[in-house]
Amino acid sequence: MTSSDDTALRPGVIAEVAQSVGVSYEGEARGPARVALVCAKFNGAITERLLDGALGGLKDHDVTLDTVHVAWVPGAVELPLAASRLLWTGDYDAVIALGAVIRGDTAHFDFVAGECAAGVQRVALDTGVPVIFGVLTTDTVAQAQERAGPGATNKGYEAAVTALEMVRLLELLPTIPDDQLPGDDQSTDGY
Ligand code: INI
Repeated sequence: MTSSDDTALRPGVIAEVAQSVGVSYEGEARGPARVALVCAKFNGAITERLLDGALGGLKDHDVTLDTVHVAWVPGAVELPLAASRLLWTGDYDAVIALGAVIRGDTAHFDFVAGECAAGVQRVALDTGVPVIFGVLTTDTVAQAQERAGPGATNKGYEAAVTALEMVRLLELLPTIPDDQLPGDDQSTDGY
């Protein structure tokens, strides 16, 4: 979901800031990129439309669809594990997780939505590769349908644009030498 008109970043702010600070990093949402999508089958009439939106977003931003890989999982809870398996191969620049958790139909909404969101974020931080949260968490089916409609406001489309922007941003940001990655024994030398 993008910001509302009231809270959106003012046009020109990023260029202004770039002129007054030492370095400013911003990724442009453009392919090429090696992208995988993981898509939940639960509430599949909604997630199918999110997938359509995501593929449209990738195509509109110069990603050739025959380079895109898709993995289906039973439900939103399974999205993080599938994303993790894909990313540890080293074959992808980003994963987009697509799902729909609808409160009206889900007594344990908070657990399903919360575990999915926390898992997606954990995989991104553990792998250092963007895992984009294209999961709808809505009160009603109607709200989910609205956010999975045609065009650029489709949450899947937005997730695709976000994935590409993050891929390009991470190419610009400083890299961490292998021997200083968290968890490497040598990084604690001297402590
Ligand atoms: N999975 C969803 O993707 N959306 C839901 O709304 C949902 N509900 O309603 O429970 C849901 N449940 C299944 C869950 O994601 C797991 O597949 C299941 O718990 C097995 O781990």
